[in-house]
Amino acid sequence: MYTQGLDQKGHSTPQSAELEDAAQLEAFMLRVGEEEKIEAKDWMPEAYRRTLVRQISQHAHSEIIGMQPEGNWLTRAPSLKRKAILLAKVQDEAGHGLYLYSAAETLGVSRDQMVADLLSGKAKYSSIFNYPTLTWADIGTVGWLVDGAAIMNQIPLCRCSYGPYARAMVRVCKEESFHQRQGFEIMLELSRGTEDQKAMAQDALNRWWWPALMMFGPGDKDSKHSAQSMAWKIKRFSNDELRQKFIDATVPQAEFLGLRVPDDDLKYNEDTGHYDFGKIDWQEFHDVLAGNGPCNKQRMAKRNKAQDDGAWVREAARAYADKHA
Ligand code: BYC
Repeated sequence: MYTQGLDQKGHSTPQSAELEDAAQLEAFMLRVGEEEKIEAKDWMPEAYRRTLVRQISQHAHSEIIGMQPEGNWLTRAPSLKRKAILLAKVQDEAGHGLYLYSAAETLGVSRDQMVADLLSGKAKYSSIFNYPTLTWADIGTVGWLVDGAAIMNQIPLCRCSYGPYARAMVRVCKEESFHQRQGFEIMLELSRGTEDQKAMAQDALNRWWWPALMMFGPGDKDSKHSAQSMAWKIKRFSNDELRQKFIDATVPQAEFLGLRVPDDDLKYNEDTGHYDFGKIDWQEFHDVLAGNGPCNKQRMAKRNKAQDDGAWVREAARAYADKHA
């Protein structure tokens, strides 16, 4: 933690270090409680820093790996207009990855290290990107559901206690909102099209619905990080709260499209004002996280190949920088 290492005073004894840490921790929690932003050079507990590095880098990796399932349709988009829109969206995802790697770097971890952790399989990325995009309707569904779930999760992150992450999320969310709208618009066109197009839209919804619900992470009782992350105001809502908000917002959209959500237990509950829904297959979620989803190996192989193919660019950039140093 380079920046903080520089800022901290030397500790003479372990006891005085402990006392100083307790005072610093109290001041830190006070600032968090008062909704003050924590900035890169401010004192922060080591566990807070590690949690942010884990979450922000996982988020950045998700953006970069997420380019693959969408990029799969760049050469096959049904019209020039659709191709231009999809190209812009995929480029936005690369931009999100870059803002997020930069935000994580302010915590003293290098981008090279984060990328190395992704490529070695040590760091996670979102489970959702281990599913294949089989038809054009999948591109609509990814925008509608995957970006929709991402927005639900990320709007509260604009109020995250760590300033650089919160500020990066403001821009990311603006762009994700456009992505969600373009996905919904593809679904609208397909669901109002021919019988084959409607069937294609329904098939995509059938395959993506449950994985989209898994994006919010394990249920609250199994979420090991939620309580602490909420106390630090990194997260503002629990995984289950966000999942419920997403379902409540999305089911009426499916109804508007004339599509059926693939859940026999889905039912509006008049008493709670929320939709009740069926059981999530957590075994599938854990299998995907363990590297055994439909596309994990393909995604990692492609990312590793892209890194190897780009080695000469990094080498040339380094040589250029050395020459001008
Ligand atoms: N996939 O205690 P928990 C996007 C891990 S897509 C993989 O609840 P936490 C985009 C979790 O990391 C979305 N891993 O943890 C959209 C933890 O693992 P470790 C990317 C998952 O951190 C369209 C363990 O399970 N967004 O942006 O409180 C196009 C226990 O979980 C998942 C973000 O990353 C999952 N779905 O909550 C392109 C948003 N769920 O490290 C791109 C920021 C859980 O302890 N991240 N895990 O072994 C977050 O909000 C939170 O990190 C999570 C998990 C909601 C993901």
